[in-house]
Amino acid sequence: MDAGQTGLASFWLWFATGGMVFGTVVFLYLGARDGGSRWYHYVTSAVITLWAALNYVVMATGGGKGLIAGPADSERLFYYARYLDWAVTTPLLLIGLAWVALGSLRRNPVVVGGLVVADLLMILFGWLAGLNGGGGRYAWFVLSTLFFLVVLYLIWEPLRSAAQEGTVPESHGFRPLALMLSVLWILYPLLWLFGTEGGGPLSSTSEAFWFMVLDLLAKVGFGFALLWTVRSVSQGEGEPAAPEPSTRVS
Ligand code: RET
Repeated sequence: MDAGQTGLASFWLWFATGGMVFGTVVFLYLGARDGGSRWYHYVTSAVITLWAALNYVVMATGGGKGLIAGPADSERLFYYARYLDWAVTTPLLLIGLAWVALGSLRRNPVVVGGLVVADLLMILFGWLAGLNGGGGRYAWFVLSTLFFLVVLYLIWEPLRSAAQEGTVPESHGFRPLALMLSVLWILYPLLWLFGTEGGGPLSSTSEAFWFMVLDLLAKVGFGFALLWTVRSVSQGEGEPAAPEPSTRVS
């Protein structure tokens, strides 16, 4: 019934669920405490981890996966729930980053729309690659990677230059966040290639472990980094814009 999911794999899936629930609770708590006018960042981060937690519960309890027939009667596990997770969480992560760069998504709707569409196509083609048991899956993989490159281009060209204009104070924190996101995201296709879907050496249990590590860093870790960046802005709101020189502590 569990179609090959080991006890250790279930443990990692439960561990990831716990990490996502923890992130959700802390993000909401921090939002209530110092969200201010940037409350939407806290809510978005919490929605990301909550949606991931739901998908992880499904996988930990033995759902969200199927067997894909490979060459010569071979079979491999395929967790389609991951793609259900990513289809919602990756656009939201990009929107969070775009908010940091732009302040308002309406400032550059073409770039924001382009990011979301390219990202969804990346996930869609990745899903088709995962569903395919034959060699044709590498064609879907390449197509997905092309859209991933579009996502990276939009982050490092138009978004970065918008952030450099410095229209909103938090845009100064754009670079480290964009770097963290890019480095973590590049590891996903590599893990895919090394794991069961790419026909690599990793067992589905080790794959579950590494996806847990990446997902916790890319959602909870990135969420903390992003909220740390915007926190200074929302916390400063109650204070006078320009303190008198005599009251300034230097
Ligand atoms: C796949 C395989 C096909 C090629 C590419 C991929 C990229 C996936 C990425 C996923 C990011 C997920 C995140 C999840 C939540 O935190 C689909 C693995 C390019 C970049 C950040």
